[in-house]
Amino acid sequence: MNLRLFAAAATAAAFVMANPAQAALVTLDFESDPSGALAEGFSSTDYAGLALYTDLGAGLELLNGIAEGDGNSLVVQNDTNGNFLKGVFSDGPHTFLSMDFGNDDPFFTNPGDRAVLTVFLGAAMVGQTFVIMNRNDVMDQTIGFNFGSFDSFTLAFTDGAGSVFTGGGAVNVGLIEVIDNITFDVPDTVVPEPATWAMMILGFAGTGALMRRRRGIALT
Ligand SMILES: [Ca+2]
Ligand SMILES: [Ca+2]
Ligand SMILES: [Ca+2]
Ligand SMILES: [Ca+2]
Repeated sequence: MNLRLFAAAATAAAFVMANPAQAALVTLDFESDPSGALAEGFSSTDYAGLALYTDLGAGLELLNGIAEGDGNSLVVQNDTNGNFLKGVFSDGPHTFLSMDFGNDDPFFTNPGDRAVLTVFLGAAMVGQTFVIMNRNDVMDQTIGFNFGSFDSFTLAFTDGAGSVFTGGGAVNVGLIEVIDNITFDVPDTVVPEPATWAMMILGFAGTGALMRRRRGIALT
């Protein structure tokens, strides 16, 4: 092994030590899906392992070009019930989840109203986080967390006490969730072990050295 190859291997080892195995993240932006009403259990063409539902069993839509969204965005109708989004993963547990939310409409909210993200493993609730809406009717806030293992989630707009809007008042009669850019870890991502990385780097470096020799280029 010449000095250059040794340096490459040492660099690879340092990289692996500084970056422990980390699952890749995927983001569903729904730009490849046709807009319009969606059936319960809808999956984006970008990712088959996540099925989307509403709590009330109707009202899921993909709307394009609304000011409260980002291109094609998920919408959970409507304004007069306590409906909210549910997501169910069929590809095993995940540990990270985030999404953007909009339609935090100042005319249909009170100060302190929240977006609430709850995660479940089977039937057990295993985590929850919330973000207080900035109430500008623009999709400019993100809610997310590194949870323990979970395989389903709900995202709901709620009042300041965390209760879903269920109707009956002049405000908070119900608020349509607009959601986009759902991001999560891909559990099946195969991250090479450090030893594999080192062998790959050595393999690439070796190929380079061979090609340089064949071309008669001197190694320095
Ligand atoms: Ca989008
Ligand atoms: Ca709602
Ligand atoms: Ca609005
Ligand atoms: Ca906002």
